[in-house]
Amino acid sequence: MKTEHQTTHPTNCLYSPHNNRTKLFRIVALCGAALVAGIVTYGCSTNEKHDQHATPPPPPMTALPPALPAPASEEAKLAWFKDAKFGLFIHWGLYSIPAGDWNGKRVPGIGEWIMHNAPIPVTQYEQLAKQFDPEQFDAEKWVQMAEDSGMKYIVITSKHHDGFAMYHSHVSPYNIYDATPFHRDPIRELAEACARHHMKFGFYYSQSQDWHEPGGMGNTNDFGPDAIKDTDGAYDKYLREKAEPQVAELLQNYGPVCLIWFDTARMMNVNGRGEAFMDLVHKYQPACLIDGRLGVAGDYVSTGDNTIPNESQNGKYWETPATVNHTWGFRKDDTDWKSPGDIVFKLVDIVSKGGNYLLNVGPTSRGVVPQECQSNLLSVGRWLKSYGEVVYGAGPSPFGEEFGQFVKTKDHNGKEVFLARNDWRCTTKPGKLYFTLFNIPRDGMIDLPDFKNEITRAYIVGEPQTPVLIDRTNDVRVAHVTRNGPNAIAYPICLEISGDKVEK
Ligand code: H79
Repeated sequence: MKTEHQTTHPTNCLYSPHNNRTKLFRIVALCGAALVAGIVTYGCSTNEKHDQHATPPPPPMTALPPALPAPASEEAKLAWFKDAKFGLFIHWGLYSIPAGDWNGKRVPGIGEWIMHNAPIPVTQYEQLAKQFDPEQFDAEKWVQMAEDSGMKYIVITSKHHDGFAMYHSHVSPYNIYDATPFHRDPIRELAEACARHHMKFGFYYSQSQDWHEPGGMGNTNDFGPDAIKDTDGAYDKYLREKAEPQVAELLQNYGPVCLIWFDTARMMNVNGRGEAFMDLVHKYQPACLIDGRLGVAGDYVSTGDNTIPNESQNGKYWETPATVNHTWGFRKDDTDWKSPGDIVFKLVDIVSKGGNYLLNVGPTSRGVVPQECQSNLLSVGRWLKSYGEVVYGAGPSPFGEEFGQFVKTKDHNGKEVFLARNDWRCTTKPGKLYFTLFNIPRDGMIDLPDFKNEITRAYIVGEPQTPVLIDRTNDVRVAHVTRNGPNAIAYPICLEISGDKVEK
């Protein structure tokens, strides 16, 4: 029996939710695959060699821990997030195959938008699934990379705007397990690796845009104007039959979910659409955070993509999602990786303004994070290994003048331009001020901002035995450091002060 949904779908479209014929085929194929896997793994008593190019079997499934219990308060719910500061964002999907090119032409824009930007009709785009076989994917390596880079949580695209689920969904066969030769669930493998590493794990899920479904937002080429879908019931049908059940799957089958990262909310603020997602999260994973882009209030504020606020934010906690080059999904023409120094600056800058840094990588269609990008992240990780105390669990700057100031120059909106200063940033813990220095003058003299507390001790972070001389010139306290300190990236000093609160 055809569902209403299928009748509105293009007739030659391969995958649609709840397609019973596909389901039956899947079961048969699955049994076959299981039999073959059984033979390959256990059935061979001789040392016969099998096809050496065959995809290695997935690691055996291990049990995942249950969801975490409801925290006592909103503050308690956010506690891990506030301490973590630095997370790994992963954008991985079918778009990593064209990697920025379509029909031999370079398609400008962010890589994961290629279907929209080229544009590629849904019937062509979904064919990519047949080629998706990331044989080098190794969940353990990705989680190890995040850990070695000093990241404390991982958020991966479970479904981006293209509508393709990167996990084994039972809601729609348009997913990596059923529709590709890879026939594995990388999100499950990542969830297991994260559990082994005590790494927090969460999902990006594009709730509004879904370019594969007639009722999803954003695919006006194949499915007409969004405004019509919004009012004729198609959007609500998509939300009820795909988006909500998929989010429920992710919340039920992948162990503890630290956060859900919704994105590009469209028409979420009506008919209880946003609240329906919120209710699912609260029902299945009461400790799971909701980002700031669901369309109804989440647990923290998400800034614009690649946007770091000029100054500390009052009130809600926040996070900047950012690219490590200029795209989220892999593009073969973008190798302009941010340097380790730039990443450390941005991280300390963000922490000093009271936020988190969610830094993205886009793995290739073979399942690999480009080497140069990894190597930069690992340099950041080495810096954090020595100086992480200035970042993890640290509070924002009690000052503010170090961020820069608005100047008289006006931008095209008539707004005053903010002239940033990047010489130093300050982060805090009770009784301690950490000054991370990014620009040390030749004389090594750093003017401290004005505050009254006595400085009881000053030293290079991690080396309390190496004192930093503090004296006073013209009533300004000055720290004396050597240029090009122990680590060229950034030089953090710790000032222990009397009292927990900075007195100005
Ligand atoms: O997942 C990443 C992006 O794909 C997603 N948010 C981050 C985390 C995102 N969705 N929408 N946007 C970002 C804004 C997109 C704007 C643009 Fe375009 C897409 C500019 C160029 C391509 C749409 C199409 C607007 C102009 C052309």
